[in-house]
This record gives sequence, C-alpha cells and structure tokens, in this order.
Amino acid sequence: MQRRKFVSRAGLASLGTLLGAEVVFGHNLPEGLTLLGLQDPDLFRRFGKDPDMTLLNDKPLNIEAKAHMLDDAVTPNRFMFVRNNGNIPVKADPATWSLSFDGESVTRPKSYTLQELKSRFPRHSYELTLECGGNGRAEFDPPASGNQWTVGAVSCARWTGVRLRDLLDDVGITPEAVYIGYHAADTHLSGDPGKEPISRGIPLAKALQDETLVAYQMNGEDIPLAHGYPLRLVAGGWPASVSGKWLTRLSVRNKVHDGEKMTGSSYRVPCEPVAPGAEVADEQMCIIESMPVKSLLSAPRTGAVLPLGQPLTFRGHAWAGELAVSRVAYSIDFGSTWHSCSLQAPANRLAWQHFSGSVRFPKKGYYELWARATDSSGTAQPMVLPGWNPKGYLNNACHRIALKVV
Ligand SMILES: Nc1nc2c(c(=O)[nH]1)N[C@H]1C(S)=C(S)[C@@H](COP(=O)(O)O)O[C@H]1N2
Ligand SMILES: [Mo]
Repeated sequence: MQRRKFVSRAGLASLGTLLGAEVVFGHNLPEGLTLLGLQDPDLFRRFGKDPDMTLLNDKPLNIEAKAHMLDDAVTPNRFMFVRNNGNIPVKADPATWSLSFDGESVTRPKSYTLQELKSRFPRHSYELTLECGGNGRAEFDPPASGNQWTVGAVSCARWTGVRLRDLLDDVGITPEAVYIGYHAADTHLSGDPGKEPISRGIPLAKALQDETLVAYQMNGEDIPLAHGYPLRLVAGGWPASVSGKWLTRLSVRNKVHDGEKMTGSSYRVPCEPVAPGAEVADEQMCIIESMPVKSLLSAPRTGAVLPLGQPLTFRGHAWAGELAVSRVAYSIDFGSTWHSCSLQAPANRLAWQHFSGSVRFPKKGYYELWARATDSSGTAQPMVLPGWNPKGYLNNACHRIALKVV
C-alpha cells in the first residue's frame, strides 16, 4: 500500500505566508490538496475586473469586455480583456525577475534584472492597441473552435518601459538575425514543465520600431498580474498574441521563430482566400502580421431608447494595425447611405483613434447604427463577415448597435 504524502514543513510555512496565517493542523494536510483559502472564489475581483465582463473560459482564464465598457480613451484594467493560453505564473517576484537574451543571432547573450532595465535604459510610453487575432470569432460559419470572442477582445492602454531596440543594441545582433521569439513564465495547462503554453514573436523590423516596448508599467502603474506582471513585450497593431506576457527570455533567431503556436493553424490564415469550411494545408497558411482596419461603437450601448426629436450623439474607436485610420462613416439605414463621423488623430502611432457623431432619426421605430472605418491605404471594413479561415481570425466586419426611437 502506498503511504499518504503530507505537505513538508517548508511547504507549510510558505502556504502560511500566502494565507497570512499559520495552517494550524497543517501536518495533516495531504500533498496535492489545495487549501480553499487559496482558491479565490471570485476571479473577477481577484484580477480587478468589472463583474459585468464576460467569462469565456476559466481554465485558461479568458474574459472579454462588452462594447460599451470600452468607452474610455485609454482602457483601464477593469475593462481590459484577458487572453491566457496557460496558467498565470504563481510566483512573479520583481526582486528576482530577470530577462535574458539568447538565440543563434545574439552577439552577447545577457541577462538583465528588472531594476537594471528600469535604471539603465531610457523610459518610453505609448498608447498601444492590442487586439486578439480571434476577436469576432463567434460569428464564423461554419464555426471555428476556440474562445468565442464577440467584439471585446481589444484594448488600448498606455504602456511604459524600454524600447526593445535599445536592448537589442546593448546585446548586439548578427547580420543573420531575422526574428525575435519570446519565452515567458506562465505554465502549460497539462502541468508539464517542459511545455510552453505559447512562445511567439515578431520579425526584426517590427522589433526595431520605436513603439515596440519591453514594458514594466500599464496606465502608470505596475502591470496587473493577468496582463503580464512584472514584464511584458508590447507590439501594438499586430495580433496581441505577439505581445508576450510574464516575459523572461527573448531569443534572437536566424529564422522565423518556431515556438509554440507559431505553426499549423495557430495565428495563421490561408495565404489566399478559401471557401468556407475548406481544409487548408500547412504550407498554404501565412502568419498574421498587421491587423486589419476595424472600429467599435462604445456609446451608447446597444439597446438604447431615445425620444423622437432628440439627436443621438455616439462615439467609439477605430484602429488599423500598422496604418492610420483616415475616415469613419456611419449609417442608420442598413448601409444604404453613409455619413462622415468626426475623427481624432491617434495619441501616437499604433494607438486607436476616437470618433464621434450626432444623428437625427426621421420617425419612431427600430434602427441600427453601423460604423465603418477606412484605413490610410483606402481599405474599408467589410459590412459582413470577411474571408473564412479555419481558426476564425481577423473578423473586422462593421460593428452595429440596435436603437429604438419612441
Ligand atoms: N506569456 C503569454 N503571453 C501571452 C499570452 C499567453 O497566454 N501567455 N496570450 C497572448 C494572446 S493570444 C493575447 S490575445 C494577449 C492578451 O493580452 P491581455 O490578456 O493582456 O489582454 O496576450 C498574449 N501574450
Ligand atoms: Mo490572442
């Protein structure tokens, strides 16, 4: 018969520290049993999320915002979507955290403490749009597996940290360097320490942009745990999966990074359009880079009721990956006629842009307000679902809200 194992004295001491109280009969605690006091019953409260956000999955944790929650110019933590592929690291100790550089194409493999990053390199801040490549997946038909994001897997927070370029200058890269791959401290759902939940990255040209940060702050404070505390790669305008949270290591690669979720159908779409439901061979799939033009109506919230004769003022945000948004138009007659919204310049490159407008309705009844953005190259959002792809990425169809005039 196998003897029951008990939590060690040292293990008990650290459990006591986490709980803030001694585990009195701890010597009887079987190994592998999680104390209830350490299981937070309310994930939303634990991560500072608004209770009205939508939980898509708790293992791994995936939470999205509703459109009207994204009304702030700069997204606060409580309305920021969470997309995890694995388990959030349990120990994220800033005192011992370090970021190391390795890979085939690094000249001087090095490691920096958090303190060194903060004190040795200039600090920069940018507002950066991060949208999950799968935002809008719920609309695909035939359906695509994965989190059924509707419209709320997008954010634009203010990120502060050091430029990745400054770090690459410091470690030195060889002429063969083409890609930067990230590695992080989150753990695989299987519990296998040899597996990474995700390890993606960016081509060198993206890594060298001014706005590509190794960030240690979000909205002027330490990065919240769910969003990568204490250190995160942030590359705005690209699928947010390239912005590695809980960053511990960057590999300077001499080829396209081949980490977890860089291959197969992960974050890749058919290089050429395919028929809905088609099977697509690996070689026909291309990595998603800059995200397509898109917009979101954040006020009023869908379902608003207003009296006849009162003009409706509305607003939202628009973004276009690496490009700027040049125009946002709205329609109240199901896309038959379009009118221009007023559109602000972005706070900086790769930040979303705010738009607003005012509209009068001709008579009582049901209406839909549609918004449609056009990027600086002249490409507009499709009114309905764009190209089908196996994993349901890049749905940038126009956002609509329902209204009633009474
Ligand atoms: N280490 C790590 N980084 C990660 C992920 C992850 O699971 N682990 N998820 C990625 C994906 S798919 C997205 S969409 C964004 C989500 O960022 P957020 O949770 O801060 O909104 O983080 C990216 N970075
Ligand atoms: Mo994502």
